[in-house]
Amino acid sequence: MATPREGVSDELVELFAALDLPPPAPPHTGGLVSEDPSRGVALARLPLDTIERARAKVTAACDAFTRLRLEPGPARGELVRRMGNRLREHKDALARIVCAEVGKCIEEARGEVQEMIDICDFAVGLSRSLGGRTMLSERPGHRMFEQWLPLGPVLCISAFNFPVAVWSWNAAIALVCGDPVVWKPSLKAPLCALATHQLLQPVLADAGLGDALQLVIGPDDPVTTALVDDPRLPLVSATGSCAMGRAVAPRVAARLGRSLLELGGNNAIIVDATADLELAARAIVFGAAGTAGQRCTTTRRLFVERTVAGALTERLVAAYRQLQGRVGDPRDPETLVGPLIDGAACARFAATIEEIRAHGGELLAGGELLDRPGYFVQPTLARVPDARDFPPIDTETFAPILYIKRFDDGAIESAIEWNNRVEQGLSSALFSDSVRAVERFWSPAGSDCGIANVNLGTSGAEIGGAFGGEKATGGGREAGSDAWKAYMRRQTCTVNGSRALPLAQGIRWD
Ligand code: UN1
Repeated sequence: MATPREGVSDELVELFAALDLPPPAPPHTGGLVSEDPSRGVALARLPLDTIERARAKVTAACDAFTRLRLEPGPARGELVRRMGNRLREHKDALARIVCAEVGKCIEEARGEVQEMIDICDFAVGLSRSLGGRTMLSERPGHRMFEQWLPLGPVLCISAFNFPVAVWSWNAAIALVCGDPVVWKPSLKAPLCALATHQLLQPVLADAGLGDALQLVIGPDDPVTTALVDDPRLPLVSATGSCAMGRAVAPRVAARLGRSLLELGGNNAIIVDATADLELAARAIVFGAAGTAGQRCTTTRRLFVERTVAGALTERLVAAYRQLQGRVGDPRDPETLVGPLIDGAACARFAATIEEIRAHGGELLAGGELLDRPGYFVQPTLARVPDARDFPPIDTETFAPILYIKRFDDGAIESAIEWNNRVEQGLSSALFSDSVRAVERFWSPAGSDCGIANVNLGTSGAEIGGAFGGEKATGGGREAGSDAWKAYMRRQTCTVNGSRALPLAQGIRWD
């Protein structure tokens, strides 16, 4: 791979200029190479933070915390409102950087920036509405209530596939809660992080709170590890693979810190005989092949009731045939499927295809790597043998591979059992017009996932709901609903307005 001569490609100079930003200054030697996965060429060479520099940034965030926590909530909301406005102004330019660095199709990249704008709006609303409960005290003349207070600087570890939106879920909520944010982005998406940081940090700097947003671009060992172990960061919010979560969570637990994990998913759609197959097919194709299968919410498994399996499979095969012609340059608005992130992802795709064949799976569409620069693969449909164990279906391969398996007529419970048999528990969906099937899917014996949709796909959640999942997905909830509670500390307060001192539980101790 050729590294641009001065360390920064012409395209990147142009992309940063569209954001009114100078291009990042490359290091004199070495550094991190950011690559365009759709062309297999370097976009830039970037300096890496040392462990000392990372610790100094945490110190600066701690200092900002002493001021941010005393700002009134609605004033913190005002800062986030300005961040949202800045994103509105620069939506297209930031989307183009996401498109260039992680290969996300431009339409989806715009959607990603829109998700940032949406969470800012949501957080602004929260800044005037979050609050605690009051409880009835058993002691005469006493009042009991709880209040929520800022927690401290939050470490946000983000993944390449949503290189900016997932940070914003954390940052917008953390800031209105009064917490600075130290961002450790994926080393596969450093430019997205740098551009976002440079775009939004001045909003806080104008208010004298510039240190409340910190960006640390550094290697896992020793920089990320040092941050994860740092007791000055009371919350570690980490998005990425289950393997990453298994490395991070025990370290945070060892220092009795709090972690909020949003890890892998092996998400399924169930289609029963009453379903609208046209609707289901559209949702399945977007869920399985959108973002080149690189969402944590990507649809990876499809369980179809036997009577409609033939008809649905036919529709999917036809759709996948058309889709093969829409794989390509993510900058082209006609493209629906961009590249995988790197060569290692292609190798995992190829290994999974081999495994599918070895276990008797039937490839109905796709299955090939594309012979062109960049990291392209074909969206793939694989039919799973009925009667046999099929190990590949239990594994999350971060690529556009969809497994189809039939369940016996009337046996929705076996489809739900299959939905639940994988180690992750992120997203799930049922297509059905039967109220009984829907109630079954949502019952305590139904889907065990954090997200359970009916008549829509597994991916593409709005920010208003709490986002996350159970089991090996990590149990965290981010973005909407009451996810803000993870970013604050709860204090239970009781005040005695009487002149007596009655004890709880009726204890007399005179
Ligand atoms: C992720 O892939 O980590 O629901 C997040 C979705 C997006 C977020 C995905 N709103 O697909």
